[in-house]
Amino acid sequence: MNAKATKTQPSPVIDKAAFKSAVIKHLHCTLGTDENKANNHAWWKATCAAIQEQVLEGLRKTQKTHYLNDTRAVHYFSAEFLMGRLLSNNLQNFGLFDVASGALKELGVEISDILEEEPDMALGNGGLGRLAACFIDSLATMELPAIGYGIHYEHGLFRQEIKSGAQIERPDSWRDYGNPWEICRPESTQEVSLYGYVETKYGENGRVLKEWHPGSIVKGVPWDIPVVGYEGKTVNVLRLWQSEASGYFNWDVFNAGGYVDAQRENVQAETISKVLYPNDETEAGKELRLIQQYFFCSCSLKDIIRRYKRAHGDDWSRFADQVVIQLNDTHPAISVPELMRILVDRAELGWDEAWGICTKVFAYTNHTLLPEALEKWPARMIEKILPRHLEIIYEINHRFMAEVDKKWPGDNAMKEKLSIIEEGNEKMVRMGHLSVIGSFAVNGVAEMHSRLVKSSLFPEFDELYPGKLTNVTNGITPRRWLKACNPGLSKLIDKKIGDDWPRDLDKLQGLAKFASNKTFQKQFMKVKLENKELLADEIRKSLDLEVDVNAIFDVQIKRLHEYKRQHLALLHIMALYRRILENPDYDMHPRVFVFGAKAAPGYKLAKDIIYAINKVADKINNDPRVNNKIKIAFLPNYRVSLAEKMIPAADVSEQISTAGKEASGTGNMKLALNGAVTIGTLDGANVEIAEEVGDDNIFIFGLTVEEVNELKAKGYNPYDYYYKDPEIKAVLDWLETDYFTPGKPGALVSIKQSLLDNGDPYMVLADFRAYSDAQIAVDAAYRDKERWAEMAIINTAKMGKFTSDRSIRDYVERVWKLSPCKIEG
Ligand code: GPV
Repeated sequence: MNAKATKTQPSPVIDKAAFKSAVIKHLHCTLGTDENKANNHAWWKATCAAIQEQVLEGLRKTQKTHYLNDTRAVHYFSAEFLMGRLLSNNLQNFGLFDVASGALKELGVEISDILEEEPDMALGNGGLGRLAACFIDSLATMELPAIGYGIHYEHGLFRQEIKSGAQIERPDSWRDYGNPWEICRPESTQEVSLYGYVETKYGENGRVLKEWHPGSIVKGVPWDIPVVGYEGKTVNVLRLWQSEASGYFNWDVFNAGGYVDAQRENVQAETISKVLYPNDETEAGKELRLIQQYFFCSCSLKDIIRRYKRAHGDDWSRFADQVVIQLNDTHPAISVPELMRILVDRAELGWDEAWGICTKVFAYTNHTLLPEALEKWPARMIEKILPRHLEIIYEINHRFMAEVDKKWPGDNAMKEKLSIIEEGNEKMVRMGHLSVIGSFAVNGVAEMHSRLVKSSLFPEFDELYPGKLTNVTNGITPRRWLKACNPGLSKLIDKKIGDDWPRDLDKLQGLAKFASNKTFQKQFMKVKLENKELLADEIRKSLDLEVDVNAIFDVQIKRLHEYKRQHLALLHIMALYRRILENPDYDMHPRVFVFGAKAAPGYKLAKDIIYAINKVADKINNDPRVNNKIKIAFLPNYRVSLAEKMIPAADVSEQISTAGKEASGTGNMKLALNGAVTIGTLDGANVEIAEEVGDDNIFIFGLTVEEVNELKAKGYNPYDYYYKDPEIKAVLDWLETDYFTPGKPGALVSIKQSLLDNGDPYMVLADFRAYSDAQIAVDAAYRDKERWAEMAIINTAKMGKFTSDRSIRDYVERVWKLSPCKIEG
C-alpha cells in the first residue's frame, strides 16, 4: 500500500454500535454476566476489555514495525511509574471517549460512574513517578520507540485514611480484582542472581576471569502495560517485573559447609516486588530496597540484550547505536556495574571496550539536591548482595581516580570529593557519582535546578566533563492533565482555537488574545465555577463539609515535606483566623484552602503537620465567628485520580517551597494549565512559569536562592522573626495551647519546636511576612473579577512550554538522538 492510499483512507474507528456490541460481548464472554445483572464494576471491566481489543491491535503493529525497522529505542528505567487510571486516557487517545460514553448511555450506564470503578495504578510516590508516566505518554504520542522498565509492585503507595485528624496507612491492593490492562509474558521471564561469592580464575594468556557463584537466584516475570499514544498510532509498553521463587538453592555454598549462610541468603523471592517504599526523597538504606533496584535493572538489561541479540547476535559493536537507557534518578544506577559485569564476565569483552559501550548507553537524570535524598549504599551491603558488582565499582573508581589525577595532579582533596567511595567509619558507595561517571549525559529537571547541579552539586564533574551536564525542563502530558481531566475547558478551547492543541500545546497561545475579552472571560470562569461545584460535591461527600463555590479555591497538593512548607500555609491560615477573631470585619474574600498530601509513614514531623492542618480545620470550619470566610478541606488519600478532580477546580496554586529545594515541581504546571494562578517562590520550574506568564500573572514572594544562602551564611536565627513579628509569635504560641486540640495541650508543639529550637531549616519564618503580603495581593486581585479572569486565561494560554512533548523533544535532541517510527494502518 502506498503512502497516498493510506492517507486517504479513514482511520479505523469503531462506531457506537460496534463499541456497544463489543462491551456486551465481553460482559457475556469475558465476565460471564449480562446486561441485567452487571454492576458498575462489571461494566467497567467489559468496557476496558472492549477498548483493550484496539490497544492490543495497536501494540502488535507497533512491535512488528519496530522489529522490522530495527529501531534505536530509549529504555526508561524507573523504580516508579505513577500511572493512575487508564480507561479514560485510553479512550481519549483513541478518540473513542464520546463513542464509548454514547454506547454506554444506550445501555443505561453513565460513563462517569464506571470510570470511578478503576483503582489507580499507584506504583510511585509523587513527582518522579508521575513524570515517568507523562514521559511514556509523550514518547508514544510522538511515535518514538520506547520501553518503560520498572517494578510490578503488589502493593503500590499506601492508601491514606484520616482518623481523628491523623494519617493512618492502609495497604493499597490495586490488583485485588484483576487489572484489565496488563498482559503477563511468562515466556520472557529472566533470572536474577544474588549473594554468594566471586571466584577468580586465570584464562588464556593470564587473563583474569571472574566467576560469580550466587547464593540465590530469583525469577523476574514481566507484565506489560500498553501505553497508547494520542490518536492511537504507536502503542509502546511499560514492562514491569514481578519477582518469583526460582527453586534454586546454592549447593556450592551448602557443600562448602555454608549451610546456615545459604539459608540466610536464600531470599524470600516474592518479597522483592511486594511493596513500594513510601519514602519520597529519602534514601531508605534498606537491603530489600537495593535488591529491588538490582532486581529490575538486571531483568531489564537482560531483556534488552535478548532483543538486541535477536537482531545482531554477538556483535556488540552496534549495541550503543540501538540502545539508550535513561536512569530516572539513581534508583537504577546499579545498572552501570551490571552492564559492565555482563559485558566483561559474560560476553568477555575487554574492560575498555565494555566501558566504551556503557558510557554511550546510559544517561542520568538528577531530581534533587536534598542531601538526604542522595543515595549512598554501605559498601558492605553491596558486597554481601552483589559481591561482583562491588569489585566492578572499585575498578571503575580506580580508573576514574587516575583520570582525576591527570586533571588535578596530586590533589587528594579533589580525589576524596569525586571518588565513588565515601571513606569514613563505614565505606559508602555514592550512587550519584557512579551515575555521572557511567553516563554520557546528566540532566537536571528545570533551568534553575540544572544550574545548581552544575554549580553546587557536581561542579568538579562539570569541569572534568564539559558539556556532559545539561538541562531538560520537566513537562506534563496535556492529554491527561487538560483534555481528559477538564472536559469543560477542553471543549471551550477547541471551540476557540481548534482541537489540535493536545499535540501542539504552543497553540494555546491563541487564547491570549481573548484574555481581556469579556465574553470569553465569562465562558472561561463559568467552566471554572462548574469544576468548583464538582470539587465541592467531592468535599461534601468525603468530609461532610459545605464550601462556597464563590470562595477562592486555594489548592496545595503534593507530598508532605518540610521543604514544600505546608506548615507555612498553615501558619498563614492561623494568622487569618486570628485577624478575624480580633476584628470580625476583617476584610477578605472567602477562601477554601484545599490540601492533599501523604506523609512517609516514618516521617514524624510530616505526620504532625497533617494532624495540625486537620485540627486547625476542625476548629475553624466549625467556628461561627469565622462567618465562612475560611474553610479548610484536607482531602484524604491524595492520588492521581483525586488530582484530576482538584486541579480543574483550583483558583490559586500554592508552590511555596524554600528557594533552591524543589528541583522542578510538576503540579505547578498542571494547575497553571488549568487556569490557576500561582503564588510561589522563585524555585524550580516556578521561575520558568513566571517567565512564560509574566510578572503580572503570578504572585512571586520570598527569599531567592542567593538570599537563602546569604542568610544561612550569616547565621539564620528564627527567633529574630519570632520576637520581631507579633503575629508570628502569636500563631506559634497558639500551637502550644490546647485551643485546637481541646484537652491535649502541646499536641501541636513539635511544629513550633522545629521552627524555633530546631532552627527552622527551611526558613519558614523568614518568608512568612512576604507570603502573607502576597496572599493579600491575591485576595485583592481576585475581587476584580475581570482582572482575575484575564490572569487565569493567560496562565492557560502560556503553558505551552510545559507539555511533556517538549521535554521529550529536548531529550531526543540533547540526549537520546532518536528518530520517530511511523506505525501504518
Ligand atoms: I529524588 N522527586 C520525587 O518526586 N521523588 C524523589 O524521590 C525525588 C525527586 C521530584 C522532585 O522533588 C520534583 O521537584 C520534580 O518535579 C520531580 O521529582 C520530577 O522531576
